[in-house]
Amino acid sequence: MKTTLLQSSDITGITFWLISMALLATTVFFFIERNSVKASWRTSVTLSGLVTGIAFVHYMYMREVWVSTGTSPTVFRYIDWLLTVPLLMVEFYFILSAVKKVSTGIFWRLLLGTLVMLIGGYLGEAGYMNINAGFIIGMAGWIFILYEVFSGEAGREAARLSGPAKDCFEFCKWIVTIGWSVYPLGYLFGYMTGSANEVTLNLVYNLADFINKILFGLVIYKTAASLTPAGAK
Ligand SMILES: *C/C=C(C)/C=C/C=C(C)/C=C/C1=C(C)CCCC1(C)C
Repeated sequence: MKTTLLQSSDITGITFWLISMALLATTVFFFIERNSVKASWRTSVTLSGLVTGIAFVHYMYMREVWVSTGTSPTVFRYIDWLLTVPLLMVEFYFILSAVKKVSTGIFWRLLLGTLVMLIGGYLGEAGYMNINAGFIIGMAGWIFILYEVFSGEAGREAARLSGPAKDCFEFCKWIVTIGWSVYPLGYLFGYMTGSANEVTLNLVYNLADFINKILFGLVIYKTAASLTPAGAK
Protein backbone atom coordinates (compact mmCIF):
# COMPACT_ATOMS: atom_id res chain seq x y z
CA MET A 1 0.00 0.00 0.00
CA LYS A 2 1.25 3.43 -0.90
CA THR A 3 1.41 5.71 2.11
CA THR A 4 2.18 9.40 2.06
CA LEU A 5 3.09 9.48 5.75
CA LEU A 6 6.20 7.44 6.44
CA GLN A 7 7.18 3.87 5.60
CA SER A 8 9.36 1.86 7.96
CA SER A 9 11.67 0.98 5.05
CA ASP A 10 12.26 4.66 4.17
CA ILE A 11 15.48 5.26 6.10
CA THR A 12 16.05 8.65 4.47
CA GLY A 13 12.48 9.65 5.38
CA ILE A 14 13.13 8.59 8.98
CA THR A 15 16.21 10.83 9.12
CA PHE A 16 14.06 13.73 7.86
CA TRP A 17 11.82 13.18 10.88
CA LEU A 18 14.68 12.70 13.34
CA ILE A 19 16.46 15.87 12.41
CA SER A 20 13.22 17.87 12.33
CA MET A 21 12.52 17.00 15.95
CA ALA A 22 16.14 17.41 17.05
CA LEU A 23 16.13 20.89 15.46
CA LEU A 24 12.96 21.79 17.34
CA ALA A 25 14.43 20.61 20.65
CA THR A 26 17.72 22.47 20.21
CA THR A 27 15.88 25.66 19.20
CA VAL A 28 13.86 25.59 22.42
CA PHE A 29 17.02 24.80 24.38
CA PHE A 30 19.05 27.71 22.91
CA PHE A 31 16.32 30.29 23.54
CA ILE A 32 15.72 29.11 27.09
CA GLU A 33 19.43 28.97 27.90
CA ARG A 34 20.60 32.17 26.19
CA ASN A 35 20.10 34.32 29.30
CA SER A 36 22.03 31.93 31.49
CA VAL A 37 25.31 32.73 29.71
CA LYS A 38 27.53 35.79 30.02
CA ALA A 39 26.13 38.82 28.14
CA SER A 40 28.98 38.91 25.59
CA TRP A 41 28.06 35.42 24.35
CA ARG A 42 24.29 35.87 24.08
CA THR A 43 24.29 36.97 20.43
CA SER A 44 26.12 33.78 19.47
CA VAL A 45 23.60 31.60 21.28
CA THR A 46 20.70 33.56 19.75
CA LEU A 47 22.17 33.00 16.26
CA SER A 48 22.46 29.27 16.97
CA GLY A 49 18.78 29.23 17.93
CA LEU A 50 17.79 31.12 14.78
CA VAL A 51 19.72 28.65 12.63
CA THR A 52 18.05 25.59 14.14
CA GLY A 53 14.65 27.34 14.21
CA ILE A 54 14.76 28.32 10.52
CA ALA A 55 16.02 24.85 9.61
CA PHE A 56 13.24 23.22 11.65
CA VAL A 57 10.55 24.99 9.63
CA HIS A 58 12.24 24.11 6.33
CA TYR A 59 12.66 20.50 7.39
CA MET A 60 8.92 20.20 7.99
CA TYR A 61 8.40 21.05 4.32
CA MET A 62 11.39 19.06 3.02
CA ARG A 63 10.14 15.98 4.86
CA GLU A 64 6.73 16.42 3.24
CA VAL A 65 8.27 16.72 -0.25
CA TRP A 66 10.39 13.64 0.38
CA VAL A 67 7.71 11.30 1.78
CA SER A 68 5.07 12.32 -0.73
CA THR A 69 7.19 12.48 -3.91
CA GLY A 70 10.46 10.66 -3.15
CA THR A 71 12.41 13.47 -4.81
CA SER A 72 15.00 15.91 -3.45
CA PRO A 73 13.53 19.06 -1.91
CA THR A 74 16.18 21.21 -3.64
CA VAL A 75 14.40 24.57 -3.56
CA PHE A 76 13.65 24.28 0.15
CA ARG A 77 17.24 23.25 0.87
CA TYR A 78 18.62 26.27 -0.91
CA ILE A 79 16.19 28.68 0.77
CA ASP A 80 17.22 27.18 4.09
CA TRP A 81 20.92 27.48 3.21
CA LEU A 82 20.50 31.06 2.03
CA LEU A 83 19.36 32.01 5.53
CA THR A 84 21.17 29.61 7.85
CA VAL A 85 24.60 29.43 6.22
CA PRO A 86 25.38 33.19 6.49
CA LEU A 87 24.15 33.07 10.11
CA LEU A 88 26.47 30.14 10.84
CA MET A 89 29.42 31.82 9.16
CA VAL A 90 29.11 35.13 10.99
CA GLU A 91 29.31 33.13 14.23
CA PHE A 92 33.09 33.25 13.74
CA TYR A 93 32.93 37.02 14.05
CA PHE A 94 30.75 36.81 17.17
CA ILE A 95 32.97 34.17 18.81
CA LEU A 96 35.91 36.55 18.40
CA SER A 97 34.00 39.66 19.42
CA ALA A 98 32.73 37.90 22.58
CA VAL A 99 36.30 37.87 23.88
CA LYS A 100 38.09 40.75 22.12
CA LYS A 101 37.60 43.81 19.94
CA VAL A 102 37.76 42.83 16.25
CA SER A 103 37.09 44.69 13.02
CA THR A 104 33.68 44.43 11.34
CA GLY A 105 35.50 43.72 8.06
CA ILE A 106 35.60 40.09 9.23
CA PHE A 107 31.82 40.05 9.52
CA TRP A 108 31.26 41.49 6.03
CA ARG A 109 33.79 39.23 4.31
CA LEU A 110 32.27 36.11 5.88
CA LEU A 111 28.79 37.23 4.85
CA LEU A 112 29.81 38.11 1.30
CA GLY A 113 31.73 34.87 0.79
CA THR A 114 28.79 32.68 1.85
CA LEU A 115 26.40 34.57 -0.44
CA VAL A 116 28.70 34.12 -3.45
CA MET A 117 29.00 30.41 -2.60
CA LEU A 118 25.24 29.86 -2.34
CA ILE A 119 24.07 32.05 -5.21
CA GLY A 120 26.65 30.48 -7.55
CA GLY A 121 25.52 27.01 -6.49
CA TYR A 122 21.84 27.79 -6.90
CA LEU A 123 22.18 29.38 -10.32
CA GLY A 124 24.06 26.29 -11.47
CA GLU A 125 21.77 23.76 -9.88
CA ALA A 126 18.51 25.44 -10.93
CA GLY A 127 19.64 25.74 -14.55
CA TYR A 128 20.07 29.53 -14.76
CA MET A 129 23.75 29.14 -15.41
CA ASN A 130 26.13 26.53 -16.77
CA ILE A 131 26.52 23.71 -14.19
CA ASN A 132 30.32 23.94 -14.10
CA ALA A 133 30.37 27.73 -13.90
CA GLY A 134 27.95 27.64 -10.94
CA PHE A 135 30.16 25.09 -9.23
CA ILE A 136 33.32 27.12 -9.78
CA ILE A 137 31.74 30.32 -8.44
CA GLY A 138 30.39 28.39 -5.43
CA MET A 139 33.79 26.85 -4.75
CA ALA A 140 35.47 30.25 -5.00
CA GLY A 141 33.11 31.62 -2.33
CA TRP A 142 33.83 28.67 -0.05
CA ILE A 143 37.61 28.94 -0.49
CA PHE A 144 37.36 32.66 0.26
CA ILE A 145 35.65 32.10 3.63
CA LEU A 146 37.95 29.19 4.49
CA TYR A 147 40.92 31.46 3.79
CA GLU A 148 39.42 34.09 6.10
CA VAL A 149 39.07 31.69 9.05
CA PHE A 150 42.39 29.89 8.48
CA SER A 151 44.82 32.60 7.36
CA GLY A 152 42.86 35.83 6.94
CA GLU A 153 42.20 38.42 9.61
CA ALA A 154 39.77 36.15 11.51
CA GLY A 155 42.32 33.31 11.57
CA ARG A 156 45.10 35.60 12.78
CA GLU A 157 42.90 37.05 15.54
CA ALA A 158 41.97 33.53 16.65
CA ALA A 159 45.61 32.45 16.72
CA ARG A 160 46.25 35.03 19.45
CA LEU A 161 43.51 33.63 21.69
CA SER A 162 43.81 30.89 24.26
CA GLY A 163 41.39 28.74 26.27
CA PRO A 164 37.80 27.75 25.44
CA ALA A 165 37.15 30.56 22.91
CA LYS A 166 40.12 29.45 20.85
CA ASP A 167 39.08 25.78 21.04
CA CYS A 168 35.58 26.76 19.96
CA PHE A 169 36.88 28.74 16.96
CA GLU A 170 39.13 25.83 15.96
CA PHE A 171 36.33 23.30 16.23
CA CYS A 172 33.95 25.44 14.16
CA LYS A 173 36.70 25.98 11.60
CA TRP A 174 36.97 22.24 11.00
CA ILE A 175 33.21 21.89 10.80
CA VAL A 176 33.04 24.39 7.93
CA THR A 177 35.96 22.61 6.24
CA ILE A 178 35.10 18.93 6.66
CA GLY A 179 31.43 18.96 7.65
CA TRP A 180 30.55 21.41 4.89
CA SER A 181 32.45 19.49 2.20
CA VAL A 182 29.44 17.15 2.01
CA TYR A 183 27.44 19.77 0.07
CA PRO A 184 29.87 20.49 -2.79
CA LEU A 185 30.51 16.72 -2.98
CA GLY A 186 26.75 16.25 -3.28
CA TYR A 187 26.67 18.81 -6.08
CA LEU A 188 29.52 17.02 -7.80
CA PHE A 189 28.32 13.42 -7.48
CA GLY A 190 24.57 13.97 -7.27
CA TYR A 191 24.12 16.67 -9.81
CA MET A 192 27.11 17.14 -12.11
CA THR A 193 27.94 13.48 -12.70
CA GLY A 194 24.68 11.92 -11.48
CA SER A 195 26.52 9.03 -9.83
CA ALA A 196 24.87 9.37 -6.39
CA ASN A 197 21.16 8.60 -6.07
CA GLU A 198 18.69 10.83 -4.26
CA VAL A 199 18.13 8.37 -1.39
CA THR A 200 21.81 8.43 -0.43
CA LEU A 201 22.25 12.10 -1.16
CA ASN A 202 19.42 13.21 1.13
CA LEU A 203 20.48 10.77 3.84
CA VAL A 204 23.99 12.22 3.83
CA TYR A 205 22.72 15.83 3.77
CA ASN A 206 20.40 15.14 6.70
CA LEU A 207 23.16 13.56 8.80
CA ALA A 208 25.55 16.37 7.88
CA ASP A 209 23.00 18.96 9.01
CA PHE A 210 23.01 17.33 12.45
CA ILE A 211 26.69 18.12 12.77
CA ASN A 212 26.77 21.41 10.90
CA LYS A 213 23.76 22.99 12.54
CA ILE A 214 23.05 21.26 15.86
CA LEU A 215 26.53 20.25 17.02
CA PHE A 216 27.99 23.57 15.81
CA GLY A 217 25.47 25.49 17.95
CA LEU A 218 25.92 23.23 20.96
CA VAL A 219 29.70 23.70 20.94
CA ILE A 220 29.21 27.48 20.95
CA TYR A 221 26.69 27.20 23.78
CA LYS A 222 29.01 24.97 25.79
CA THR A 223 31.89 27.44 25.32
CA ALA A 224 29.66 30.33 26.41
CA ALA A 225 28.53 28.38 29.48
CA SER A 226 32.08 27.40 30.42
CA LEU A 227 33.20 31.06 30.26
CA THR A 228 30.33 32.19 32.47
CA PRO A 229 31.54 32.30 36.07
CA ALA A 230 29.35 30.38 38.55
CA GLY A 231 26.74 32.68 40.07
CA ALA A 232 27.41 35.45 37.51
CA LYS A 233 25.84 36.38 34.22
C1 LIG B 1 23.03 23.88 7.33
C2 LIG B 1 23.43 23.92 5.98
C3 LIG B 1 24.72 24.09 5.56
C4 LIG B 1 25.83 24.25 6.54
C5 LIG B 1 24.96 24.15 4.14
C6 LIG B 1 26.13 24.41 3.56
C7 LIG B 1 26.28 24.44 2.14
C8 LIG B 1 27.45 24.55 1.45
C9 LIG B 1 28.75 24.67 2.15
C10 LIG B 1 27.40 24.55 0.00
C11 LIG B 1 28.49 24.68 -0.80
C12 LIG B 1 28.56 24.67 -2.28
C13 LIG B 1 29.82 24.80 -2.85
C14 LIG B 1 31.06 24.98 -2.02
C15 LIG B 1 30.05 24.78 -4.33
C16 LIG B 1 28.89 24.26 -5.12
C17 LIG B 1 27.60 24.70 -4.65
C18 LIG B 1 27.31 24.52 -3.16
C19 LIG B 1 26.29 25.61 -2.87
C20 LIG B 1 26.67 23.15 -2.97
